[in-house]
Amino acid sequence: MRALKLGFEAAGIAAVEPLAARAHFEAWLAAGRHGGMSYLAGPKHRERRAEPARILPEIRTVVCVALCHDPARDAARDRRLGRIARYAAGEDYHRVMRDRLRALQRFIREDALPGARALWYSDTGAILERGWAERCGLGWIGKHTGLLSERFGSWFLLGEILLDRPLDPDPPLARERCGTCTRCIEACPTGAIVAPYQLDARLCISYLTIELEGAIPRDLRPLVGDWIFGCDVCQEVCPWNRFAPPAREARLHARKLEDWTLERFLTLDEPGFDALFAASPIRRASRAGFLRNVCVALGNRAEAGAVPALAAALASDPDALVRAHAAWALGEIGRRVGAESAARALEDVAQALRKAASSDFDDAVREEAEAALQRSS
Ligand code: B12
Ligand code: SF4
Ligand code: SF4
Repeated sequence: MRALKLGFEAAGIAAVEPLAARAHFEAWLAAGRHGGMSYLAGPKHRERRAEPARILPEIRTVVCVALCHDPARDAARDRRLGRIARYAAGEDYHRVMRDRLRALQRFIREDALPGARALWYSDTGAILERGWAERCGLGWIGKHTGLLSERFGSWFLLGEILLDRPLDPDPPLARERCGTCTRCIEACPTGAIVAPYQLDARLCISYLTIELEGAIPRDLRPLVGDWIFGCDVCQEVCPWNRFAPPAREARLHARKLEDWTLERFLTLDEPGFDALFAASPIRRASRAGFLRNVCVALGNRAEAGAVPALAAALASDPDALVRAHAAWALGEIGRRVGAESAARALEDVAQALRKAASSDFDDAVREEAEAALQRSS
């Protein structure tokens, strides 16, 4: 099939009929589990998700494709940079998908089904992507709510082409293969998988580090660990991922970012952030969101060596969100580092926090600094 020749690892054809996923989606929204992702709850978005004919009148078929990203991790890189979700470690998959899906769209329109209307999507529109992919047998929905397959595990991304022509549909898998396993539910650091197949995004580290625009709730910060963009824990523990193949697409291989460290990320200004992450999914977090995450990771590592970088961010970062999280991180270092091993660093922590608590012009930063002083003294 042409989709496989174009580099997708798997493809399937789904007939357009109502999806069970639609009811799950509505229930999920009604429970408020989308958090601040208000675009998902808008009436137009919901209608389109429920009824793809609102996107493409005369729609008959959804062609679903899967593109594997790299399943590997590099411990030394993680140590330097903090942890970045595997799907986001290389070039933005939306760009890779776009190029591949456009080629498939061209082939369909010009060769396979001349005159057909064909629209492509990949995380770009109101489509229940996992629901359609499940429908045509690309995999099953796991208890962590991701789609996974026996051949590829779950390290893959989804894309679709909506077509106004009927094609022979592929059947869904005969059964799901999670069985009695509950590893993902137990391993999730924040308890975000509140029941099998149900995720509360408000607790998910992926949401907290990518989608959330404001402060990460203080009680959740220690649970975020050193994830600075996304989270892979529920997939890392999944037994079906043990045999996942390496990504064939070099554009999705992890960038080394050799000269960078967590501390150096704190020196990024707006143009520097845009330049460093121009072709990366990390750009979605915005500079302030990304540096907020970096502060949380440094606070959770609680190493005295990070004090100068955090104190500089607290004193002079232009964004109050970053200053507030730098204050929190300094408080964690103050609380957890032993005075005998790092007396000087602890003096610097106290000094930086006192100054911010008394003179930062932003209320939230002063409050964070005060709370951090209390925790660390
Ligand atoms: C919003 C969103 C998020 C949110 C919410 C995630 C979620 N689980 O709902 C946040 C920011 C947390 C997130 C995180 C991640 N995401 Co995301 N995300 C999306 C997005 C844009 C919409 C998903 C959505 O509508 N969620 C609401 C739920 C209710 O809908 P659903 O997931 O389609 O629902 C299915 C199941 O949950 C199930 N279901 C739901 N409730 C119930 C209840 C019962 C009883 C049962 C039986 C089933 C069931 O039914 C549905 C399908 O059949 C999609 C792209 C898209 N347009 O679909 C990508 C998408 C789902 N994300 C993706 C990825 C890669 C991730 C991360 C792995 C990224 C990372 N490493 O950090 C994590 C994984 C977290 C996780 N455990 O799911 C991929 C998934 C690929 C795959 N193999 O499954 C997608 C498809 C993007 C893409 N084009 O590839 N994501
Ligand atoms: S991505 Fe991380 S935080 Fe989100 S459900 Fe999976 S393990 Fe939990
Ligand atoms: S860890 Fe276990 S329960 Fe979770 S998705 Fe994988 S097989 Fe299913």
